[in-house]
Order: sequence, then structure tokens, then C-alpha cells
Amino acid sequence: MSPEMNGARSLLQTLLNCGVEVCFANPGTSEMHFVAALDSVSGMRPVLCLFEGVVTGAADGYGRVAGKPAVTLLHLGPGLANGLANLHNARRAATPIVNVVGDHATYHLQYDALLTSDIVGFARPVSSWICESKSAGTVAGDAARAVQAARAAPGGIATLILPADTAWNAADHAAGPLPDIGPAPVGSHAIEAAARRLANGKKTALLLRGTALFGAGLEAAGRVQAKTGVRLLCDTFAPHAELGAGRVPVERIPYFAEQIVASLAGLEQIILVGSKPPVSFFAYPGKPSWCAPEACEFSHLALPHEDGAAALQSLADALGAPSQSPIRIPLLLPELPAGTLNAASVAQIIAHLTPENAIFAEEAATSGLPLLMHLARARPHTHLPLTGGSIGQGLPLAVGAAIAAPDRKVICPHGDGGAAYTVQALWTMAREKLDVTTVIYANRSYAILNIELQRVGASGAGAKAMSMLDLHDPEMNWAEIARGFGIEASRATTCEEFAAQYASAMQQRGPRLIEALI
Ligand SMILES: Cc1ncc(C[n+]2csc(CCOP(=O)(O)OP(=O)(O)O)c2C)c(N)n1
Repeated sequence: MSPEMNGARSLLQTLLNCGVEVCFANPGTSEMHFVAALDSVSGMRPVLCLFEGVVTGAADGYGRVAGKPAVTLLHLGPGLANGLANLHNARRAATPIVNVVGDHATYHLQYDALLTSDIVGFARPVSSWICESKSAGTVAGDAARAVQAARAAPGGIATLILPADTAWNAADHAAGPLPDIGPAPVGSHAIEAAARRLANGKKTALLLRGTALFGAGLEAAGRVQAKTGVRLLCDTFAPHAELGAGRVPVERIPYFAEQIVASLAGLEQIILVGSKPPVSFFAYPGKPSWCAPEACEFSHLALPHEDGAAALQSLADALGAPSQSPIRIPLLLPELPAGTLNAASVAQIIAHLTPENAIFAEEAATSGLPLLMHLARARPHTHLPLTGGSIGQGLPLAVGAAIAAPDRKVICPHGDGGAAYTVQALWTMAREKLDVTTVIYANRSYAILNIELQRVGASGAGAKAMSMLDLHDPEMNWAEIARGFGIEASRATTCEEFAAQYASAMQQRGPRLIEALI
């Protein structure tokens, strides 16, 4: 027993013992003992973020790339509430995250001081596990359980509420890691059933998610495809996909309902691997929400908490599939375009110039489709999209991805509207010298909402309505904004300018921002 051990130090040491090494933080008075413990317990990398939406989005990016949780440090209920939107996105991505939310000392709560709030109430919708530590002596055990809960397959958000006195009071130990919960092995009956379905002559697709979309899982899916001709599909916003040349090709389900319906037409059965049936993002009057053919049968090879990658390998073996997937995406780089800059030419340049093994933290919104099209046959890369529809995720996601993978180039193609939600992430990129190249699509518009206005059939929209979707007055100067946060930045108005700026960003390390006027 160390005489200096207190709750905060036992918490920090326990997190480290459980493999949690990075803390994205925006602290306040109630978290000061945690902050102080960063110096007395060595090993934790603290990363200051200037808004809690950056804290939580960065933890998402880190978790998706590292495959293990970071810890967030948030200031009571309001701090957590500021971070909720990106925790919503992270929950949709099934990213492992441990939140530590400071609270008033237990005996202070009775006075209803100003920052007192219903922290559990804020945490509940996004958390798979919540615990309020009751005393400094239980903090270590609570922290070990939090990490276990966050890591439990397929990954979840564990929220640990830490009253200030449980941080400052004496504690006697740190705890060790608890066993992993899952992923659960898939039973042989499910593998045999999937093998039978693949042999029944019906038009079939495997809808892949989670570990089925990278590494050994994707490889096994390719083997199954080679043997049976099954279509391989993934969700429009699959949280983590390995794309580009040399990879097994997977068809991404499109965004709009009628496109989904067209892409799934004729399918008689869909076998889910860690995924759910595809539905429309929004409801539109007169358009379907359920997008699969009426008669299409759904079955599971693996549920989200099960080991989809191993199940695919067993399925491939059971089918006598070739030992390696013979179908691979060929390398096909687009030509470098000249002249006018638009979403398509930006995409061509990015696809042409991005080095192998880059990570795309992507929130390109309406500019995303051409980007994905051109990247499809570009050099192999990792794709991390916006998973829960709550915009303002891309920049924080890039922060977390860059910290998880410091040797890889991170590209953050972002709509200007979405980027304005969590712009403070630029400061953390500068402070931590992260190797992130941000491309802002400066279309001065909420362009997607112009499309949606038509699609939902909202009639009578005039000048006031259209002004709600327009970002021209005043124009955000992204190059100046980025410089103000300490980032080297430039502005491109032609393909030639953009290509030169992007090429130079690819050749150097460190944060860069390019404002692409499209
Ligand atoms: C938290 C949140 N608030 C509002 C919205 C509604 N919304 C969806 S897209 C969008 C605008 C996106 O603009 P931008 O990032 O510039 O991309 P563009 O549509 O212009 O391509 C908004 C406000 C949302 N999805 N999430």
C-alpha cells in the first residue's frame, strides 16, 4: 500500500493496467485530482481538447483505429452533455470508450450547487454501462469494470462518474484488468445454416460490419464470395472499412432510399454478419423506409457481439473455398484534372496523390460520393465515416485516429458546415503536431439540406427558408480560421492550386488545412 495513493491515482493506474493509455480531456475544478495524478502516475498521454464534442469524437477516432478504449475526462453534467452528439456517433460505431465524468463531492450534492445535474440522465442514452463511484476505495475496481464494459464485444461506452471526494480521499490500491467479454464464438449450427443457404440457389448477399470488414474477416468474406458468387455488401456508414487496391471488393449500400431499393432489387436472402437490415436514413413521404425486397429473407451468421470474422473463416472452410480470396480491387489512379475545382476534381486529386495506408476520417457530406468513387481503386486505405448522422465528427475523429496511428497519414475531407461544429479540433491538431491534412469543401452551403428540402416535399420555401441553408453571408475564411488555431493553411481555387497544395501536404508531416473553393 502506497501512503500517497488516492482515488484519482488508483483510477489512473488501473486504467493503465487495463491498457488505456490516452486521455482526451476538458477538465474543471471537480477533476483537478485526476489532472494532478497525470504527473504522479506515469504513462498516460493527456490530450487537451477545447470543447467536449472534440473530446468524445477524438476518443471515437482513437478507439476505431486502436481497437481499444481511450478515456475521456469530462466536467460534470454540462461537460458530458457538450460531448453527447459525438458519443451518439461513437455508440453507432460500437467504439469502445471509457468516460470519466467528475462530479461534486458526495456530501456537497445535498446543497444543489450550480453545476449539480442529473449526470446519469445525460449518460444513459449513449452508455452501455454507468457507475457512480461511492468511495475512493471502490474507484479502482469500478475503473477496471468500466474498461471491461467498454471492451465488451462489439464495443460500448462505459461512463464512470467520479465524485470529487472519491478522487481525493485515500485509496489503497490500483486494480488489474478483468477478462474480456466476447466476442462470443458463433455456434456450428449458424455456420451450417449459412452454408446451406448459400447452396440453395437463391440470390444472396452477405451484409458485413465490424471485424468482417477488415483483416482476416474481409479476406474470409472474399473466399466465400469466390466459392459461391454471393454479393458482399456493407452499410452506407460502416464504421471502419479497409478499401482500395489489393482489398476484397465490397459494395457499399447507397444513401437514398430509392437507390437502396434499386441496389437490393432481386435479392432473395441477406445473411447478416454483425449488421442490421438496411433501412432508409430518413422517412420521406411516399417513399419506403424498409428497403429490402418484401420477400427477402434475413438470417444471421453473426450477431454484433459475436465473432463475425471467425465465423466467416469457418464458413469459408466449410464451403471448401479457396485459401485466399482470388478477387482483388485493381490499382487504378484517376488522372490529375485541370481547371475548375469541384467535388469530383478534388476527389480525383486526393485519390491520385494520397500515399498508401492513409486513414480517411471523412465527413465530406455531399462531396463524399465522388470521393468514395475515386478512392475505390486508389492505394489501400482505411475509411472512417460519420456513423450516427450527427455532423461535426470528422475533425475530432481525425485527432483520435492520428494519435492512435502516429505513423500513418490522416486525411480529413470535411464539409464546411459540419466542420464549423467542432472547429476547436484544429487547435489540438496543432498542439499535438498531428499528421492530419484537412480538406474543407467550401461550398458555402448546407448543400445536402437543399436536396432534402425537395425530397421531403416541404412546399412554400422562400427567401427566409433558403437563407437557413446558405453560408455565404458572411463567408467563413477557413485558411484564416486554421491559421488562428496554429495550423499551416492555404486556399485553392483551381485544380492546379489544389494539386500543388495537397501534394506538398502529402510530402510533409504535421497538420495542414486546405480550403477548397468549390
Ligand atoms: C448535430 C446535427 N445538427 C444538424 C444536422 C442537420 N444537417 C445535416 S447535413 C447538414 C449540413 C451539412 O453541411 P456541410 O457539412 O457543409 O456539407 P454539404 O451538405 O454542404 O455537402 C446539417 C445542418 C445534423 N445532421 N446533425
